[in-house]
Amino acid sequence: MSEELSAQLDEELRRFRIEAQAVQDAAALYELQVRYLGKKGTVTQLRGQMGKLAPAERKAFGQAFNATKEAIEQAIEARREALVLAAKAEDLARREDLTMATQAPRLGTIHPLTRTRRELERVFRMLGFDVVDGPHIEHEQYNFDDLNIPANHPARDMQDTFFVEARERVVLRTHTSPVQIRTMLQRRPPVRIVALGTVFRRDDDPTHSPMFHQIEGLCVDERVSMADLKATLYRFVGAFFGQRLEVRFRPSFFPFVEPGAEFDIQCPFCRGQGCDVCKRSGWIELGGAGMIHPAVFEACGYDPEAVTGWAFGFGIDRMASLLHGIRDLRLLFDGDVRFLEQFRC
Ligand code: FA5
Repeated sequence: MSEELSAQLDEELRRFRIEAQAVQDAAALYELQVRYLGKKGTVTQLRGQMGKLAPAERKAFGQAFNATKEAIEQAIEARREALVLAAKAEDLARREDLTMATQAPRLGTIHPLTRTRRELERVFRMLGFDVVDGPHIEHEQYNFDDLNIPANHPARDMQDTFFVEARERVVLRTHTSPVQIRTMLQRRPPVRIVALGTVFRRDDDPTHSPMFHQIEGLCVDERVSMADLKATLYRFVGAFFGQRLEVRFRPSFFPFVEPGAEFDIQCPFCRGQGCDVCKRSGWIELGGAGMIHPAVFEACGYDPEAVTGWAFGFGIDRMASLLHGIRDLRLLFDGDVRFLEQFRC
């Protein structure tokens, strides 16, 4: 009986060694260990037979069992080490081609409008103006009424408006001029500010977008005149376009200024000779300007007898397209990377 069991132990050990050689990873090795030495393992079960042996045979069998178990444990350890070494060797033998070209990251560019806006802010700060901000969603009161454009006034037709809430009289601002009102309600003269931002109108063609950008300028002080306005804009144009260009006013009507004017600059491309960009006129219109109307001062609590002031409002998108030769304004808002990538610094 004892010899038979000892032979079975030897056979288990022999089978184990063969199977262990075939194992290729730690998980399979663990599985094998459980199959032989686990609670219900084939070797463990042989120990259960000990009770059937004559007492005199038990000691010898016990020693044979322990020797087999130890041999299996050593074989497991040896195989584990061999697997670790093999994995290391495989790792070291791996060859990476470090010269292979990677895909270069695509660098973003500053949007031409952002660049134009920053340049405008820089120039006006240099000329002594504060840069202020106003909301896109505006009260009709500030967008129209306080700018001397009462309800039913025909001037409202010039700015086809998006109404947000008819009952509350809230609109998407149609121009940056309401920032004039907000500023005068908050500050006492002297005031010198520019406000740059997005405005909205129901327009849509190659030179008119439903969403566009304006820069508003406002200067209020004692004895401020139209001559100051012209001088300031002349300095601005020189600094912004980087060349001395003629400027001119043409009489025009905006209810919140009197007198009112359109402000033109000499075409920077042909210097007044006439070209495609200026439609052969030699001049390019930047926007409206004029002396603040007394009704606007009164709406803001300023004394029109004590102070005078001027304001202007220009399209930033027009200026950006002039600088970069962009013919269709809407390209600025399409977000087409092929278009935007052309405007690298
Ligand atoms: C105004 O918006 C007045 N608030 C300007 C002003 C301010 C006058 C202060 C007097 C004193 P106007 O509607 O003309 O004016 O617009 C000014 C400029 O905005 C235009 O000359 C043009 O450059 C630009 N603009 C107007 N509509 C659009 C549009 N749909 N898309 C792109 N640019 C536009």
